Amino acid sequence: MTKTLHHRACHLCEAICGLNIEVSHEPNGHAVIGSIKGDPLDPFSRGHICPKAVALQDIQNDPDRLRQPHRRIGEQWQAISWEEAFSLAAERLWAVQQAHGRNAVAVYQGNPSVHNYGLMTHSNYFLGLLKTRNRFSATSVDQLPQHLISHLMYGHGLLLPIPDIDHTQFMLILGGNPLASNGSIMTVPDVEKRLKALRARGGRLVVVDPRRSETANLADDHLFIRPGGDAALLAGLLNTLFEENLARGSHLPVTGLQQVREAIAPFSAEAMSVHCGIEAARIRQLARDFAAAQSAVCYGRMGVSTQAFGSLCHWLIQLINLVTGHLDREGGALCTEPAVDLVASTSGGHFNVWQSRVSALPEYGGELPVAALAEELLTPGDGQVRALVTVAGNPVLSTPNGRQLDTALEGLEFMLSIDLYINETTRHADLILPSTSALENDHYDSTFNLLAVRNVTRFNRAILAKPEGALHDWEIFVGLAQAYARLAEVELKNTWSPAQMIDLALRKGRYGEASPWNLSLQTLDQHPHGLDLGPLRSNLGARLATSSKTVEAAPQVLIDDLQRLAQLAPPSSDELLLIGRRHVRSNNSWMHNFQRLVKGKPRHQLLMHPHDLQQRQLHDGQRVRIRSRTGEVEVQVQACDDMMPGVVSLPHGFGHTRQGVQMQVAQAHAGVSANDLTDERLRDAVSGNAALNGVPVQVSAA
Ligand SMILES: Nc1nc2c(c(=O)[nH]1)N[C@H]1C(S)=C(S)[C@@H](COP(=O)(O)OP(=O)(O)OC[C@H]3O[C@@H](n4cnc5c(=O)[nH]c(N)nc54)[C@H](O)[C@@H]3O)O[C@H]1N2
Ligand SMILES: Nc1nc2c(c(=O)[nH]1)N[C@H]1C(S)=C(S)[C@@H](COP(=O)(O)OP(=O)(O)OC[C@H]3O[C@@H](n4cnc5c(=O)[nH]c(N)nc54)[C@H](O)[C@@H]3O)O[C@H]1N2
Ligand code: SF4
Ligand SMILES: [Mo]
Repeated sequence: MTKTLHHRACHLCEAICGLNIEVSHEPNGHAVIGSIKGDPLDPFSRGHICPKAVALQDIQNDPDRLRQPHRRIGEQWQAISWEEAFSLAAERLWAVQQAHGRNAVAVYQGNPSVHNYGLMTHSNYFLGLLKTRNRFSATSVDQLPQHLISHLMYGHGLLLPIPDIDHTQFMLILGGNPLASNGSIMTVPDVEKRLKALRARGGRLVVVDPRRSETANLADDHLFIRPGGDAALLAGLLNTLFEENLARGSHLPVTGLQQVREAIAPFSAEAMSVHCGIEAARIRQLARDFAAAQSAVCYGRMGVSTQAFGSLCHWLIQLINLVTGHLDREGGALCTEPAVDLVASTSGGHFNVWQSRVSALPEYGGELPVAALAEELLTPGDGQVRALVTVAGNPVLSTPNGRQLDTALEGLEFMLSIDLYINETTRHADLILPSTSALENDHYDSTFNLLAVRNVTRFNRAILAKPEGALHDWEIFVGLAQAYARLAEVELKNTWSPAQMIDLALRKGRYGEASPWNLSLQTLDQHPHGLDLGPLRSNLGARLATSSKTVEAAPQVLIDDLQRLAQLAPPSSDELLLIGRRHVRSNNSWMHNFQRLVKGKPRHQLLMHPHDLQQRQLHDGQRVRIRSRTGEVEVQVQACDDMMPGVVSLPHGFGHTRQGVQMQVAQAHAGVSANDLTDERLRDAVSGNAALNGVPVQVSAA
């Protein structure tokens, strides 16, 4: 038996940690994964690893993972050839479109679509041919407001300022828990070490969260906030900055600031206090401290994106960084300069050019908010969706009112899923096309290098050979595109492999042939631990892509949305608000099938403050019923002092008991789905992003 050591970036979450993976080669040629450890020579992750990476071997070996195309016949699944599968998919989708129009086929792309580079480079090769306006993705249960705000203020949805965590002296985090999530829209392997370093150099960390999260536990200050109250807090902060003359202006060209100043004038800390549950004096002091810091950055994530004021929150966050002079400054928020730059190679985006059929929700960048997916399936009439393609997604567990979607999927004429498992969503498919696993793929991270707290780059070859008869995601898209193009009689452009595309992008990019770095795949092959290209730098001024070439501080839709905040009724005191949470051993809905990640105590209970339990005569450990407008679930409750009174927390991605799911370990650790309680009608009014946090619920004994 021989052993080989491979260096490889993990792309299960956004942190892109370097791994050292040992592979044993048996005499019969069979390769077995040995150890998986953090790579101390990766200059970015410096040896960091989390338990999920070790489970890469479990994904590899999982008997439940599909390895060939499966067609459903009644309740049975039958393995078929790729040839048959591509023909079947193309024929059925084309037939639906012939009978009912292009938009009768909808598409949903899930989270791994931006983690797996073959999905990044080739999804549209096929999906673009469908020419449907019913495109949906996990973006609209996640970070849609952040893209929209960058599009409106900076002219490009991917010009996302990233916290300069390694150099800041003051970090204000709202609605993010990087200690569990490992960072998001802030690619930051080893975040705990970096946050501790921030404090060790005399910097300050403040966390605003309705739960005293793992990150809050590390902070100098933690402020409980009423779920959904962040826009009020942020408006109060911005108002204080203006009112107390703490704003210092920016080196960037800015238009609309006077309009912002006038619009924010009524939103004093005193007026906003009741909506966020934070005293006015604390809001004012926070504004003063933030403005006085040598460098500072305000950062908001999931908790502030997926709420009723998601866009307003992210606009106010950008404005706070801007007016204190911390936008595009070292130690503040900076845009990356990646080796493969999607900002340079894609358009700036468009917004509200068309709307969804039933509820008239706005498109962004060609996608509609997924909160509208079920109604597009269920509402009869011209343009009704009759077929669906899901790619690396599980919307039954991940989108609001998942039960409604679950039922709606039963009525489809045809459903195609490109996925590794028969899960809560794909069990409804007529055809599932599974790709190779992560370790059988080569990988370049064009997404998360764009969001990283340093400019970094790395390319890694596949560790395991592609099994005979298996196809990579990108090859599946090519096969589907060819079969569909034949029927639709459209000419298909030739395509390259993802590696060839990345090679060209590297060579033509800012560190390419014309630079001393001379990056190409060939040079990256010589640096298997990755390369550090330097710290983030000021660059936004030259990259602004708005028509005015300035930071547009006062987009009209956001100035208008302030009225919604002004008209907010004071909160009622006796309702409970539901929020989510993440755990480091979990990854959305699809990593519960690995014993090493789910073993030990269950992690999917409802967390509730002891006072709230007492008030309802409930006790720790009891089974409770949670009810919302859309549904009810029964789950165990756990008393938790870390919860803000009036707020309860349930993680999403569980609920694996549904009939027909074929994920044995997950089924044995089923839990319930938080999205059986969330409400597709609760949305950010500007973007249509789902408001998954701050859902009113009642809790009683089961
Ligand atoms: N209540 C609540 N809901 C939430 C959230 C929350 O915080 N609270 N979070 C939201 C967020 S941020 C997100 S991103 C979404 C995620 O929502 P989704 O993207 O819909 O769901 P995932 O659970 O990430 O499912 C990923 C799917 O991809 C498959 N897969 C994994 N790797 C590959 C691959 O390489 N190729 C292919 N073809 N398939 C693959 C898996 O089998 C799985 O079916 O959930 C959202 N929903
Ligand atoms: N271990 C693990 N890591 C992951 C994932 C995973 O499922 N598991 N998912 C990945 C994905 S797809 C994403 S998008 C990222 C997300 O990464 P993060 O944005 O860091 O997401 P969460 O860990 O859910 O943290 C959200 C925090 O917001 C708080 N919160 C809820 N409502 C509100 C509110 O109204 N206001 C405020 N201020 N806070 C609120 C919650 O209590 C929680 O602590 O994580 C990624 N990494
Ligand atoms: S934090 Fe864990 S899952 Fe995320 S990239 Fe690093 S090892 Fe992989
Ligand atoms: Mo996400």
